[in-house]
Amino acid sequence: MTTQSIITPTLNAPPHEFDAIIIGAGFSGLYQLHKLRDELGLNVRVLEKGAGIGGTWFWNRYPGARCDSESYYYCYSFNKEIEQAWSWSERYPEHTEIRKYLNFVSDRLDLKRDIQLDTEVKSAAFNEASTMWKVETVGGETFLTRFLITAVGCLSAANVPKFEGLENFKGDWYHTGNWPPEGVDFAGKRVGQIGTGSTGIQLAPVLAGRSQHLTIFQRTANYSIPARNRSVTPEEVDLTRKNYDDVWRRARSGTNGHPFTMSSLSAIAVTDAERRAIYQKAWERGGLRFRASFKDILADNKANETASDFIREKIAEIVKNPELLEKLTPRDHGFATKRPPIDSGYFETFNRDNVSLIDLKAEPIVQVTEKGIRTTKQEYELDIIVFATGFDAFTGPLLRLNLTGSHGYALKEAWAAGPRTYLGLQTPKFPNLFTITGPGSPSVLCNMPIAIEQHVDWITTCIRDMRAQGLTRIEAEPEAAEQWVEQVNAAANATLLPMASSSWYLGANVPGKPRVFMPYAGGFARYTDICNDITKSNYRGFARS
Ligand code: NA7
Repeated sequence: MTTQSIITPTLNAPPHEFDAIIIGAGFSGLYQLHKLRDELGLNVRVLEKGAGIGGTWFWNRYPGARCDSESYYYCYSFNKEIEQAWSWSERYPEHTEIRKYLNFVSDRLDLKRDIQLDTEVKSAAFNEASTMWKVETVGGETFLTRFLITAVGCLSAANVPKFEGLENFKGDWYHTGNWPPEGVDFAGKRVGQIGTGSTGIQLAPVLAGRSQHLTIFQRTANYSIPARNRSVTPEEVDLTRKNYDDVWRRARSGTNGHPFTMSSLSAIAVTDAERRAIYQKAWERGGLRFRASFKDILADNKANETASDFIREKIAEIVKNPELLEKLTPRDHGFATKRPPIDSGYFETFNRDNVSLIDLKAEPIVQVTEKGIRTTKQEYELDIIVFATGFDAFTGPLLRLNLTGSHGYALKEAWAAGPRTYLGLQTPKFPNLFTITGPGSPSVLCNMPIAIEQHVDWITTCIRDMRAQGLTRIEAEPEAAEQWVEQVNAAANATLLPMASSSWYLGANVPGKPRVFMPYAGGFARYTDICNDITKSNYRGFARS
């Protein structure tokens, strides 16, 4: 069994004072706590909204939830003992196993004594005179801290569309990103699932097997590659343990923080037969690596079309009903220009008798009624509605912290036209505030633990250097942030990524959100070099005092 935090809130006490407060106890918050506390000797507290650690994986417990990165590299690389002591059971880790892993790491490093659970941050404000942040919680506690570090993840603010009448629905409804820990019983129920992104594509085959009837409401048809999940053998575990140095070296030297390399071939420079053979092999191997089959899948429309065509053909081989096939065939965007899902029997699900597909482009949702969902064509009676409708990604988790920087300047104001950061790490006028995997960093375009470790290491070095030099304040310079935003835009525009009009990378999934491409698409290795250069230049672009 794992141990939980022993910290209990102390109301009506004088504010607690810390060197650093970290918001969030997922992969990033846990590692940041370890680095600041155990390496720099700082007095640190982690504030976590959930009743347990795990971050994204604490909340995303929907049936079928597992990571799309492979388990042997969806983990920390910073500690040899942990790396050698832990074994994953499946090719892709399920949410339960990821929580077990994070608890294992926390117990090994004795992290929980500095983590305060069930503590939601209500607001935080910077005080110019004291150079301290004041953090207030929903529960009424106050904390003072020199450094404030947000470790809230990119996908932690659930996006529940504002459908008229949801409050009148007599059945139960859930969002996948806020799943009840006790689970949901679908037996004998008529279930409606809205959304066919990575989450919906993982969820649908499981719901179809557990419910009486599943109705899937699809707005945009999606591509998906078979995951080909399976158990990991003890021999594979041994081999990976022996090769870990090489795994991490490859992961850090590539574009996406995965330990596989991008092919050096162009999809349009090979013969049709060669191309087909390469795609077929990648299809059989399964997983996100399909993207790396050719170097130009995300850079050239023609190359991209070859991948999109191949997957469309595969969907046609699987889906038996021609009408359903037509609805399920993605045509409005190229493969991987939106985050590409991987699946375990998604398209096969539509061959089942108890599954129907509603094309929301042909019949949009008008309202939720007492009995179910009404589209422009008819009412669908349901007992349970599951929203697999994604997240207010990148900025949502940060804006809801109600952060106020220098002289009362609110983050909402600073980011009114979209996020403006320097390296994704800092925002001008928000001194001593660091964001782990913030907008403007590679984040979700990467294998997340690798992206997180790079950010945490950079922040730790930065704070260590400040303390060594007797400095107490660091703030991104506005010109540096402007130039960085231009670099983020240029990196995105060198790819096909901004072309998918419904992509959450652009904020397009949330009505009213500014359309800005948010992650840095210039590659993980290149980004790391830029950050390291800035450290070496004595923090170019940051004002420190
Ligand atoms: P995504 O990828 O944002 O998918 C959300 C899905 O929900 C997608 O199919 C959306 O359609 C659909 N959606 C969103 N809002 C609506 C409304 N109002 N009506 C109908 N359908 C809607 O989120 P996921 O949770 O699947 O995945 C997020 C990431 O988590 C994933 O990429 C991995 O990195 C892990 P749309 O495509 O916008 O037309």
